[in-house]
Amino acid sequence: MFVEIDGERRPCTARGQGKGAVVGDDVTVDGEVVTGFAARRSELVRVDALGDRPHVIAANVDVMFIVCAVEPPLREGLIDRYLVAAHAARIAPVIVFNKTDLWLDDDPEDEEDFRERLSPYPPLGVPVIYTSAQENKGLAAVRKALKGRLGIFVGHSGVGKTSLLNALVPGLGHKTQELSEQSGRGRHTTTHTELFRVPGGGEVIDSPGIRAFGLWAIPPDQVRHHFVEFAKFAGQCRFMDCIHDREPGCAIKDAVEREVISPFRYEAYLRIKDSLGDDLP
Ligand SMILES: Nc1nc2c(ncn2[C@@H]2O[C@H](COP(=O)(O)OP(=O)(O)OP(=O)(O)O)[C@@H](O)[C@H]2O)c(=O)[nH]1
Ligand SMILES: [Mg+2]
Ligand SMILES: [Zn+2]
Repeated sequence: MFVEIDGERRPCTARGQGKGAVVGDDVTVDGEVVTGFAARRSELVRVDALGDRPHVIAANVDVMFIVCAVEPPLREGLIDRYLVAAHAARIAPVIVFNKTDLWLDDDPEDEEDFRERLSPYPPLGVPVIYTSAQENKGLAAVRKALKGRLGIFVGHSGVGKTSLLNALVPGLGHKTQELSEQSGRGRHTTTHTELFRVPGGGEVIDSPGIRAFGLWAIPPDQVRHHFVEFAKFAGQCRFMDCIHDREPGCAIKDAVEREVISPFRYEAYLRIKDSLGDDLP
């Protein structure tokens, strides 16, 4: 791993406790050996590839930029999962919708479509920033959200996380995905997770794109606590332990019917809750 020591990035090995250090950690070093890390203020965790262990993606993250784009296709389901993970980890979420330069040439209805699909999020306290890494648009808002904080870019492969990073850190010139579909190159251009300082304040972690985000250590009956729009109906269901699924007299379902709660978000809630019911994520 690389560690910044006295302002310099140095290759280090890890020993003992230090082996558990991840990107974002404040580590203790002995020469060029990482021997431990400080208590974390947050931990972004998901299940590992086998589905039976926690994988800490990053430590001490303050703000999670959930990056999506005109293409690859927008999938709100992934956003909703990230929002659960962010809430559970007390990380502030921000949605970044990238490649807006593409919708200008295309069908003019595109823009309205995407804005409509992302409209449930700002009322939940999740800002949506529209960007074009290619045309340097919307970056001031990203910089502002990042100021004095540690951020992370997450999302599907190919949405432009590394391109946004390159736009924020001039001169970095990190490798991004080839445009050509026929090139046959691997889908995942970024293969490791790394932290960068952003001129003007703040730090950001670039992470490899993922297909799905498996939640860790959130039992099905706890998912409801991570849908923030449910909170104001607390105690209004007929049953105190209502999980807002098939119970009669459910205040949440009533709110969904009145469209006070977004039906899309409610469907996402059911999907996430049910997916966690099995042993596998
Ligand atoms: N038109 C357009 N293309 C973009 C924009 N941002 C990124 N791209 C292109 O989208 C492709 C993927 O960009 P990357 O930055 O590599 O995507 P990534 O999210 O880092 O992908 P992984 O590292 O695989 O997770 C590249 O061909 C970029 O040039 C944008 O704002 N507009
Ligand atoms: Mg990348
Ligand atoms: Zn209920």
